[in-house]
Amino acid sequence: MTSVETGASVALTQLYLTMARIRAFEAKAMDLFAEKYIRGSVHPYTGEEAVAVGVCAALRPEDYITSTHRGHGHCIAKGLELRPMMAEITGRATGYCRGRGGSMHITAMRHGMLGADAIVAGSLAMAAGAAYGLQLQGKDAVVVAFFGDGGAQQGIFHEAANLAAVLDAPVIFVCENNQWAISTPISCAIRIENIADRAAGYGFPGEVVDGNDVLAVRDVAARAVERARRGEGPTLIEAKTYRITPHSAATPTDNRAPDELSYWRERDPIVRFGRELVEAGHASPERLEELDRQAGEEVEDAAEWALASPYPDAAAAEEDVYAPADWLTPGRLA
Ligand SMILES: Cc1ncc(C[n+]2csc(CCOP(=O)(O)OP(=O)(O)O)c2C)c(N)n1
Ligand SMILES: [Mg+2]
Repeated sequence: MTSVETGASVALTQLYLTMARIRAFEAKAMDLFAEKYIRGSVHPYTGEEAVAVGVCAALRPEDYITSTHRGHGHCIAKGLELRPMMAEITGRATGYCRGRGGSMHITAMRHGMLGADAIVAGSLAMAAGAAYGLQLQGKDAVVVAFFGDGGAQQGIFHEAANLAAVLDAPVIFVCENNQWAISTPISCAIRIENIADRAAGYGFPGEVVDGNDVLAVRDVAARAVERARRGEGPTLIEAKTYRITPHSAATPTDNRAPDELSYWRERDPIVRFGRELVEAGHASPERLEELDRQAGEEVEDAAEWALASPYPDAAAAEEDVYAPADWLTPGRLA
């Protein structure tokens, strides 16, 4: 089928391109880790791209997100640029946090990225607080808090969910249920089938969605975002998905069954969305190849730019550690 580049096609192929960017970024990050350009670790988002991209497609630039140790995909979906992201994870002065944050702590206020957090579920409390702050300021912006199935067992999830409920805070809790927390399968961690069911215990809606279907994720997120903007409070979205790479670069051992892995590889969200785009006449296979190539080139450019950037000056190590006395100046975070 030939493709027609209508407005709808362009918007849909953009979703594809963003997913392809995330996929290429993670592959490059893993290479850079192996080459010792990255210290600490890298937790690839590979296989889960449809969640971040679908959710962020329902957001406005002035909305906020919080993220986790597996956060590169959330950042890219929210519109952060690849060059300063790559610089941040390679510890360069040109990174979003001047090289102080690294892979697990990227923050970019100007893009509405409030911060990733290596403390599992830690950012849920930040998100609830930020959402309440927006409400107090009379804004109709919302906050999305991404977290994992493992994070759903942390006490702070329950505290943040309950507090957000009683405050009607405009927050959307997005649980990325990839069915594993490092080497712990979800069957050993939870006795209920759907984490989304827990929302009933706090008095707000919970929805399960196929996390490998970018348009289904976008639609469920759009409903939750509208509800939050209307002042009706939180929603818990559980996106069922799977990471098709090991837990992290520093934890390459993978105890998952090969059959399970191949089952999910066959349900790769990018391949699947590409197939749907072609079938619906929104893009040709050649156009998708072009987008894959573009994503790869952008990532290569970002890596080259990052590696040519200087490391932070050791003498400036204490800068940004202590807040200056005027840190509450109105408008400072604008
Ligand atoms: C409070 C806390 N406990 C333990 C860890 C170690 N840890 C890092 S990632 C992880 C698993 C998280 O699983 P999940 O929330 O499902 O996210 P996923 O890695 O699957 O994306 C654990 C236990 C941590 N970082 N923080
Ligand atoms: Mg998990």
